[in-house]
Parts: sequence; C-alpha cells; structure tokens
Amino acid sequence: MARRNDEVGALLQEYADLIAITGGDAFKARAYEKAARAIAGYHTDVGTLGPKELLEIPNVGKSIADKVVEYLRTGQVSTIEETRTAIPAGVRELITIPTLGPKKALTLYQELGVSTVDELLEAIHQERLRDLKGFGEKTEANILHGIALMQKAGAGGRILLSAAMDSAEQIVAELSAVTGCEGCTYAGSLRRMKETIGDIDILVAATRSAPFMAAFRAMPHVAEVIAHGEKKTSIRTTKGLQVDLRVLPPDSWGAGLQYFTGSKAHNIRTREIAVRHGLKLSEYGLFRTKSGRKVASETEEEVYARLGLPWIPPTLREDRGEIAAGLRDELPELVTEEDIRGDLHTHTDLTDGLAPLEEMVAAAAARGYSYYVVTDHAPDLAMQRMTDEKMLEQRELVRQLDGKHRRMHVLHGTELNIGPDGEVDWPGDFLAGFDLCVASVHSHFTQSREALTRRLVRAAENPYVSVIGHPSTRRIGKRPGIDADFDAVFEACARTGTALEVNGSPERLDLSDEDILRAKRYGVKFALDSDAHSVTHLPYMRYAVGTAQRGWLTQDDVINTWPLQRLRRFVREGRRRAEEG
Ligand code: DGT
Ligand code: CA
Ligand code: CA
Ligand code: ZN
Repeated sequence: MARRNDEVGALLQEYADLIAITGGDAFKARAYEKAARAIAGYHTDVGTLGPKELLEIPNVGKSIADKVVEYLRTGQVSTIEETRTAIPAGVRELITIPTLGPKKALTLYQELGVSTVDELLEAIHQERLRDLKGFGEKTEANILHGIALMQKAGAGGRILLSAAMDSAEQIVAELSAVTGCEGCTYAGSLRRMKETIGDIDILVAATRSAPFMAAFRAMPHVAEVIAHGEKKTSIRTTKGLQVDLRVLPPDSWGAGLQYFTGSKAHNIRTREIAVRHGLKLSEYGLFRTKSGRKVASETEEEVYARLGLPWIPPTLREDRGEIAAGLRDELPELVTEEDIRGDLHTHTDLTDGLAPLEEMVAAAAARGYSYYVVTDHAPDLAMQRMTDEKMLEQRELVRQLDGKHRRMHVLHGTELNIGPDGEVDWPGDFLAGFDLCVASVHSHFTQSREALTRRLVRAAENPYVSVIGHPSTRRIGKRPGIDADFDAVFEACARTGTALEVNGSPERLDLSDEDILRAKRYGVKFALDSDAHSVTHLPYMRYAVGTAQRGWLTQDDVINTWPLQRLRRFVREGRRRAEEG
C-alpha cells in the first residue's frame, strides 16, 4: 500500500489555497501550508499514525490532526468539502497555474468571468487582462509561461488529446482558407487519437508551399518559429506546443498522409510488406524498386491496396495486429460517432454540473441523440448534498421533459459512489426506480489490490449497477489508475452483464485503449460517455469514440449504439442475472 503522505499533503495545501481565495485568515492559510509540507515530507506513513502520533509532526496542531484523522477514516474532510463548494470550480483550476496566485485568480474570475485555463488564454489573446489593476504585459507573459509549464508537466512533456485537437482544428481551418489549398488535415498521433500528443503534424496539399508557410508563421498564438524551409516549418505556440507544417505536392498526398500519420511501428510493417512486393514506400509514394516507377501515391486507399491491404483506420495504426487482420480482410468495423444513440453519464447543476437539466437535455437533443440519461451524483459524495427528495423531484422533471421531446427519450439515472467496501449509496428498492445506474470509484484510491478488486467486483455484482464509470479512475498526467486486478473485474462484468465505461472526459479516457482490448477478450460490453458537467462537454463523446476505436470496439460492443429497447433489455437482464447470482 502506498504512503498516504502526499495525498494528505496535497489536500491540506488545497485547503490553504481555498482559505486564501475566499479571503480567509492569511495566518491560518499559512499554517495549513506549513502542515501540508511537513506531512508530505514526514518519515512515517501518516496512514499508520494515530491522533497522538500525528501531533508529533512539526506544524501539526489539534485541528489539523483532527482533519487528517477524519480524512483517513472517511476519505474526506467536511470543512474542506464545504469550503470547496463555496468556490467556483474555475478558480480552483486557475490556481493550479504555477505562476498565478489565488488573489489574481479570484480577480480574473470576478472581473472577467474567466474560469478555465482555455478561457484565460483567450482573454490574454484578446488583451482583456490589460485593463485590470495589478496586471500588466509582464503578468501576461508570466501566466503564459506558467500555463506552458503546467500543460507540459501534466502529461510528461505531452499535452492532452483535446487541447491538441482544439489547436489543430483551428490551424487546419486557417490554412484551408489560403488560396491554392488542395487538401489540409492533421496527421501523426492526433489523427490516431492517442490520449496524449507530443507535437501536432499538419499536412497541406498544394503546388506552391510559400503562401502556406507564411500564413502559418503569421498565425495568432505563434510564440516562436523553430525552423522554416520550403517543405517544412515548425513553430511553438503560446501554449508551449510544437506544430510542424509540411506542404506536399498534391500527387503524393496519399503517401505523405500515410507516412506522417504513423505510427512508426505501423509504418515499419507497411514498408516491410512493400519490400516483399519488390516495392519501396516513402512519403512521396510507392515505387518499383528496380525501375523506380511510381505505382501509387495520390490516396491512402491506393497505397494500401497496392500492398494487398484494405484502408486501415488511423486509430488502428499501432502495430497491434491490424496488418495481419487487414491481410485476412478481418479488420473490425469500428464504432463511429454517428453510431452513438445517446449519452449514459451526464450531470446537471443539481450536483456538480454547471447547467440546469433543461439546458443539458436541449443540447443533447440538438446533437441528434435518441436517448439521454441524466446521472447526477448520489448522497455518499457528501459534498454534492444529494437527498432522496431531490432525486425524486428531479425524476419528475425528467419525466416531464421526456414527454416534451418528440425525438429523444430522457431517462433518469444516477452516478453512484462505490464505497471502500464496494457498497453503493442506496438500497436496491430505491435503485430499482432508476432507468440506469452508473457506479464509480471517487476516493480511497490507495487501498490494497485485494480490497480494490473486491470493491469493483462487488459493484459489478450489484444487480442495479449497469455501468462501471471511469473504471481505473486515472487522471492523465495527474493520477495513475488504481491498482486492482482488472482481469477479475472484467470477468465479473462479463458474468453479471455490467458494462464498462469508456469515459470521454479528456483527462480521463478511462478505460484506456489497452484496457479496452484486454476487457473485450472477456466478452464485456462497453458504454461510451461524455461525463458532461456542462453543455460544452457533451462533444467529449468524440474522445470516447476515438479511444474505443483504438481498443478495436465495434457497434455491437457498445450498448449506447443500440436502440433503446435493446439497451433497456441489457439493463433488465443485468438486474436479473446478478440477482440469480
Ligand atoms: P507524437 O508526436 O510523439 O505524439 O507521435 P507521432 O506519432 O505524431 O510522431 P511524430 O510527430 O514524431 O511523427 C509523425 C509521424 O511521422 C510518425 O507517426 C511516423 C512518421 N515519422 C516521422 N519521422 C519518422 C522517421 O524518422 N521514421 C519513420 N519511420 N517515420 C517517421
Ligand atoms: Ca506528432
Ligand atoms: Ca451489474
Ligand atoms: Zn460523473
């Protein structure tokens, strides 16, 4: 079992920040900060210490020791939870920027309504910080530097898929508008929908490269031009992200796209096959080795076809058996975003979501879903202040909205909390009233492997749990997944008819591609969800789909591609099978 000192230290540090932002006693904030450091650096695992021994840690007094005891026992501290709810989530995100203190974060939130790192970047680029007292160009530069540091450190020098996607789509839109553009797209790991991105690779098809290179260098958000030439220009954005632009002659577009999409391992395989056919594959095309005559280059389909392969979807190009499957013409028919009929895990402002139920439902309907499940948190996450009454009131509203929407069914679900022993928030008779229950782990991440495994297996065995939400609980670049025996969990899910979630929230992507591949072998079904906490999160579904494709999932594997009747049957069947044991 891991030492809990860092976890406890981080919690107390957060509390110190919270006190500072809410204008609390500066002396008290400093006391918590000191205690946080002392505990993080203490020689003994605080998880093993009693109340008296905790007081022996330097800078830890009675009230801090009490909080530590409460945290170790229950997984949370009520005072801290309360302070948290008093603070806009956005300010909490802002203070994670290394160069931005709590006071400035609060000013940004109150004066400019900025509550996320992305909004802050936007505000800086629009020069909206310049009017604020105490902020100057120097502050802006410091903040930008801090954000760059944070985004790189968070993902081990790599950035999250979603952040790279936002930048890439903007760049592609701008370059597509340049005269002479015959094609423009992103390639590399981004086209393969990898969970983190090292750098962005942009390709343009055009006869003349100069106008594109010039437009690229002149884009907003360019902090530095790293290198520029006729074929390739590399820049670094203000977010600290490197972007390479390559301009290809239109007649070698397919070969270039294939080459620069990668992965390297996949390309090694395709080049080997070329060699066996007496061919040579490069970014310019597929050529006869002897005569040098070009046999294919214009489209990826032609290049693959001349190698005896069907076109291979980029999300499969990782050398995980896709070449062999392609040669046998047995590539999976991957699930697509169009196949998704509904979202099974979403929140509203009844708990920690930002938008009211009506707005979430309207936005879901606009996406063309045929069903939508509202799954607010349940009472065991005390900070959400959920009660039976509130839940039942929400159900009434859901039923009314369901009646109003002709094309979309609105269903009432909940996201249960899987407690330390695998128990969930409500007994069976209350759970039976929901259309669908998701259950997820939200705390006690450092239990023993046996305890964590038993916990997840018990949740799957609960008849009313139809989906295990974000099963590993990892946060990419921030927190590793829990150390459970996932083979046992996958087996239990298959046995009990419980689906595993592929959570599309960009810092989760949980299950990961490799876990999906493993789980699929047990015959498990999957749910692809956005876990939206606001209207703008509903499109995270695309990242769930991308991750699912990387795990080779097909429409049949994914319960929310099914018609509602079949989905309901899955829920009923799961309830019946688990009850029979
Ligand atoms: P990243 O940027 O670390 O997230 O990963 P990728 O896959 O985007 O890798 P990157 O940016 O180094 O190169 C993009 C693609 O271009 C890569 O997947 C394969 C191809 N490529 C680039 N350089 C080489 C090379 O030296 N040899 C081979 N075989 N392929 C290369
Ligand atoms: Ca790349
Ligand atoms: Ca179940
Ligand atoms: Zn959730």
